[in-house]
Amino acid sequence: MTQIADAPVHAGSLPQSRHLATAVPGPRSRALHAERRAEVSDGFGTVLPVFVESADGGILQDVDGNRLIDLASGIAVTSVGAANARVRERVTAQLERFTHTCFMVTEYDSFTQVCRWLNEHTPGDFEKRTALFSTGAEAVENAVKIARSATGRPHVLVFDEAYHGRSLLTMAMTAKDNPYRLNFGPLPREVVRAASANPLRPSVTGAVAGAGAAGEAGAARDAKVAGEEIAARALASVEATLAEHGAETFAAMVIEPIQGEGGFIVPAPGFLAGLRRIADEHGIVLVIDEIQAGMGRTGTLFASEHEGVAGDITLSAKALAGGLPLSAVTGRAELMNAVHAGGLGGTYAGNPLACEAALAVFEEFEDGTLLARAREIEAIAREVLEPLTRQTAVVAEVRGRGAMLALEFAEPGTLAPRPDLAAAISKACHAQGVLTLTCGTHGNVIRLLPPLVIGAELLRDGLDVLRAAVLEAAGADTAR
Ligand code: PLZ
Repeated sequence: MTQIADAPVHAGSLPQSRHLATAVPGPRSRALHAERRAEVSDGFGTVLPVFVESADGGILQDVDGNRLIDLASGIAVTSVGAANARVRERVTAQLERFTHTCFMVTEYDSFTQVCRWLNEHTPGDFEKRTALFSTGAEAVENAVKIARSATGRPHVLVFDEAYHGRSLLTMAMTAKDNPYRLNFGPLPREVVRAASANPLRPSVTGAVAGAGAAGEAGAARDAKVAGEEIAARALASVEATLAEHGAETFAAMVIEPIQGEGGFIVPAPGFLAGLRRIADEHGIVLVIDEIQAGMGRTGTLFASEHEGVAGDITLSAKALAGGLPLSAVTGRAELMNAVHAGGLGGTYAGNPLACEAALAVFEEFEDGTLLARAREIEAIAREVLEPLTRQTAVVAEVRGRGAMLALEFAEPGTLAPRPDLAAAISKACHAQGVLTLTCGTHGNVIRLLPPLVIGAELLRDGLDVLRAAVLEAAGADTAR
């Protein structure tokens, strides 16, 4: 039986219950949003135009007094909670000492200690070094710089459904055009895309149609065989893509261990290990982008651990510093040190407040409780959501690992994506005070990223709202 305490790990003063004081968004949020529209670039979208006043555990409290259940964690960032006591204490103490020196000008030890922890804890039994930056996109770009510097090669291999950022290089590495790349070109030609191994939609890789879909009723073995075949075909296609451009021209291949923005796609078993083999064969640096899936989200510190694969370089950001901007590139010492002195850096890279926050996050992960919670969140969510694949025709799959879970909506049989359903269901959840996010190359996936400190009762309340919204939308859909 799944047991997680009802209270968050560090309950503050914010009641851990859903509460609707007004419609969502309420009048104050609506007024603030109107003001925002007059001041902020329209280029910034908003999932839910609600203005937050405070947040803690699994709750976001808005300016109208509504308490929303947070199934987003600010896109996988506030895993330890948005008002974590250890983070607050360390950051406050640092704030009283100094806010900034620029690590390239004068040093502070917390930077080294963050690097030391990452060197010890990222997968890979080899000597490592780490470099710190501020955003995920910066970590990705620096990994490419390091790989180019170490190999002297130009090309970067990325995959279908990938997301690596919005900066000029990383948006080219990201697969989805709208909104990330639209009108922002030209894109650098050195970024080359290969097939990924999406078990639900192997058509992307040109493999066995329909395999792996909601495998049940004794189909487990078939699904396993089909999964291996999907991986094998995707890997063959990766080899062909490399050969087309000359495998010896690739500095790096960059892959998410679970594709995040692309739809919470857990790659077919063997795909990551296959990429590891291919990278070794051709002297290509394997960069594992753990920015969304890492730092405990999937029930292990790094998601690549589930596959027993270690990147030559592993990227961390998001949950690394409990909400403060910090990202990291951790890799083989000989790669990380191949860069000329002064070649890496940035004014705010590894800011001292963010480093202290990361050290607090590491302390939170020390006793294994949060990793266990991620696994318990998965058990509870699967218990509530998996029956939907039988009760409705449009839930194609419940998938993910740990507290990184998703529902994909599609037409039965054809698997034609249903982004309309994902959007309508998400909207219904928002109106009920449950913050869900969508994702997916086709926008037809609802993803769940609760803070790891969410209480069990609160989580169940949020999941029940989601379940009811799915059943209602599916029912209305059948009655069409
Ligand atoms: N790599 C795997 O998930 C960020 C993007 C939200 P930054 N994902 C959320 C949005 O719409 O901008 C992400 C990621 C993976 C890289 C990044 C980029 O991290 O900190 O947003 O730059």
